[in-house]
Amino acid sequence: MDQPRPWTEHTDGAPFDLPEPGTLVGAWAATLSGDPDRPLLHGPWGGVGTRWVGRGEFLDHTALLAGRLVAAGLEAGDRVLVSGPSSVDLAAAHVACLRAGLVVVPVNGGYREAELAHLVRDCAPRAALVDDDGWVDLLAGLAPDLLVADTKVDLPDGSPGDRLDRVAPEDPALLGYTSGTTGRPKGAVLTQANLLAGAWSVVVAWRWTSADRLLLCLPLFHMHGLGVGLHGTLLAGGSAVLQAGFAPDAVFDGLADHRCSMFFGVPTMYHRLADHPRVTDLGALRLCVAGSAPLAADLHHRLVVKGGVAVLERYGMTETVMLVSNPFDGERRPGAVGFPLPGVEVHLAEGTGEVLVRGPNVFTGYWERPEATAEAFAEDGDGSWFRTGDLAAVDSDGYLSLVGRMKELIISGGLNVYPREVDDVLAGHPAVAEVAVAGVPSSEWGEEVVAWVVPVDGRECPTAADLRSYAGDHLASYKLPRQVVAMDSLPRNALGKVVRHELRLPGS
Ligand code: MLC
Ligand code: AMP
Repeated sequence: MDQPRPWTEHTDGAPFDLPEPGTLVGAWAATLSGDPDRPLLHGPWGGVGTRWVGRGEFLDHTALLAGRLVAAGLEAGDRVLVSGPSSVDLAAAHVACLRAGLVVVPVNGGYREAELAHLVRDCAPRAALVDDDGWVDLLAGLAPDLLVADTKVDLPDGSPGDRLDRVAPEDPALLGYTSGTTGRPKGAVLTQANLLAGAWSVVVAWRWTSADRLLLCLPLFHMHGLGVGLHGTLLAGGSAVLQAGFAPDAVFDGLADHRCSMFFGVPTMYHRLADHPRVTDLGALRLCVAGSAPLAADLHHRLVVKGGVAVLERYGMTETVMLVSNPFDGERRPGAVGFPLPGVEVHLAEGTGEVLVRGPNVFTGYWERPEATAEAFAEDGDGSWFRTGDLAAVDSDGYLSLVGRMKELIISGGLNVYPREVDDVLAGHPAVAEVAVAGVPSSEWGEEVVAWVVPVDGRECPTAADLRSYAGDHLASYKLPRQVVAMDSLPRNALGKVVRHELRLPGS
């Protein structure tokens, strides 16, 4: 797209210079090898409390863990499930896997057995490093041969030998599970080079330096917290305070106690911070970033007026890490996501306005899903572009705004909910004859999951509490409906398919 770009580097959109040797782990080793005592990550560590871990200690420790994983027989390319509340141990387990050439599969610790079973079946992991309560037994039941440990990786020591940091740029590094535009969750395969390009583009665009300190309370199982927050910190050589979960008081205490310079969050977090008496503390930071869901223009304004902070909104995706960002210098325009990041090419499809992208950040395909991979890319005579399923428009100043989605997706509090997955579970409730879920606008969550239900003849329509309690064993709680609307029939098209956008709350 012929958009002006506000970045200092490569305003013509030409590929920018990624650090050599082109792998994320190689770039980290280069950045973090100097100044070993410099604080790197703060958080729960080693099961013995919360403290700062320095660069040298982190590099030594992750090399030790990589050695244990290699000694346990894990081979380059093996998948490893990694899950737990944020801690330095979790970050170290993740980094150790990457340094040993293993493929990390980050998992939401809120998943129920059926959701976890799908991942285990789909990517056939060799090992799991998990801190979540009850997961050791759960995983033993699902995959008896799986090597399971917690994120302290308490396994016999060994040498990583020549495996340490020896991966190639094109080697797979991460499987990010997402439903893409359709269907059941698929693993988006991101290489070392993809992850490096994704983190590097924001380090450049946001002028992220080793002087920065990030307060990171986003979970480390999605791109926002992991691919941007953690990977960016290690790449810039800055530091981060890790908090497990989001609590506004803890955020403000952490910002002040550790003299942080940056905060990243989803709009639901900013919605809660905007009403906090200490909101002006955000205005003292060098940078506040929002993403993963639309930041409402009125919330943006409220944060300017009450907090003195112009939050920078950006747009990303599991398959592509980060794509588009408002400028660091220059106007951060409410309701817009900005300009393609360094190295990223963006193009709007003729007719639909779907966002198509390519660049070194774009994933290689879905794990063992050649058809889904083929469908996800469009040829336009000028090469192959990844189809995001998002619809956008560009204004006269070149700012991109997201205006809709082609994919069936609800984004609640920055977490993606795939309506069909929820439909399938709710349909099993004995009082439900037909059901379809969709998102309705919510000032707190962005979108809220609502179920439209046709009850079985002669039965009362189940309440939201009934459905939540029924489905709670099968689905993580953020996917459960918060409201139910009783219907005589569901709106369907000529092919009998439910037309979700015609589902409305009574009176709206
Ligand atoms: C928690 N709940 C949610 C929810 N999160 N319900 C709907 N949507 C959500 N996102 C449930 C809880 O399980 C609980 O249910 C009830 O809501 C109240 O919980 P809470 O204490 O208020 O929620 P909290 O724990 O504070 O979590 C809210 C949150 C969290 C916003 C902090 O959802 C969060 O961390 N979201 C960020 C997700 C993220 O990192 N997204 C990035 C995706 S990457 P019950 O039944 O137990 O009472 C991506 C690419 C990109 O999209 O561009 O970045
Ligand atoms: P995920 O699959 O979890 O990576 O979610 C990616 C999706 O989140 C994108 O395809 C967008 O639909 C949405 N998204 C990310 N950032 C933004 C944003 N700033 N505004 C609106 N939607 C966003």
